[in-house]
Amino acid sequence: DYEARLAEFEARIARGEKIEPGDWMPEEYRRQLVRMISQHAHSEVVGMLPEGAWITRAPSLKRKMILIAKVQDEAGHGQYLYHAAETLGVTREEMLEALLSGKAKYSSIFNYPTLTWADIGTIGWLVDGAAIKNQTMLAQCSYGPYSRAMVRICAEETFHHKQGKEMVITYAQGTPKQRAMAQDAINRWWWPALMMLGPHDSDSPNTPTLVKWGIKTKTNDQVRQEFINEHAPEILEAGLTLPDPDLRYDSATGNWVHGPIDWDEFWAVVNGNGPMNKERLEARRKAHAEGAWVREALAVYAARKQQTAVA
Ligand code: BYC
Repeated sequence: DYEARLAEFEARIARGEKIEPGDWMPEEYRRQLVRMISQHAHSEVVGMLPEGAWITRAPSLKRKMILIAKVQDEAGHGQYLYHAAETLGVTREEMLEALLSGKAKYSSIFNYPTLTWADIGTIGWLVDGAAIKNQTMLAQCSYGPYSRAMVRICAEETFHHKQGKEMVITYAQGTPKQRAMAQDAINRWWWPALMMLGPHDSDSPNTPTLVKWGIKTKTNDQVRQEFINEHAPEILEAGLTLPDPDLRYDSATGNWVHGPIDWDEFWAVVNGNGPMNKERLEARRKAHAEGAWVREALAVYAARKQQTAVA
């Protein structure tokens, strides 16, 4: 019966076993995973847009090659994650329909514009930096396919993070114009990077369920604190400043304490009213429409192959 199955399911998680496709799971566990993994997949795919816009404007061949490789990795991450979600019984078409119709969420961070080349380095340092903290936590997740996807994705994102950090530090030590460009990018991306890790625990309705079933192994505020503790001192060390007058190191706790986050801005972005929400969805819809002939050709080819096999 349900109670006994639930008890066994929870005991497996408590023993540190992974739940695999086809194993019994509560409907709410499945629903939460489909929600999170599909949002995560959409974030990777939409996340290609802000950086992709700069591929043709990279300042050197080396930087261009790095950026092309990074954006291609993001497409790959989207693919693994859609596959991981498919193991839970949802189809690719359903997930894409939810994204393109505006029903599905994707990370708030990708609704901000990339105004200068320094934004590309800053995305690597701050956005991939925040993503790695979140995903290292999710690599411990109780659902096998999601946790394994995170291991590979984190390895690739570590490279994304390093190239971004190297780029921003280079500009921070460069000409006055380069320094100003790097500082402006940090000023614009710092708060959205903190918001990206989700609302405070007190305003996070999903956290209790996710933590109970080992989907999340840390809360939003814990991950945010880890992110700040690593990045704040490094950015200051690079000779840059952070746009938070309240930011200070608390020696009693060993934490960097931040000032209030503008949650009105966060919810406006999550609810579709950020600076780039409309453009981002429009770009995805256009790409989907322009890819229609590929999907049709694949379907015709598959049908023809099946006919040949029958004959
Ligand atoms: N943006 O109860 P909460 C990358 C929503 S891409 C939008 O705390 P949860 C990269 C949340 O969905 C990596 N919505 O939620 C790619 C919920 O609404 P619903 C992206 C957000 O799930 C290219 C409501 O707010 N990473 O690295 O417990 C280039 C209440 O929140 C956001 C992932 O996707 C947000 N930021 O915790 C460079 C990680 N935050 O769904 C880099 C996977 C919250 O109930 N996701 N909401 O209607 C997660 O780990 C968790 O879902 C979150 C939120 C920590 C984000």
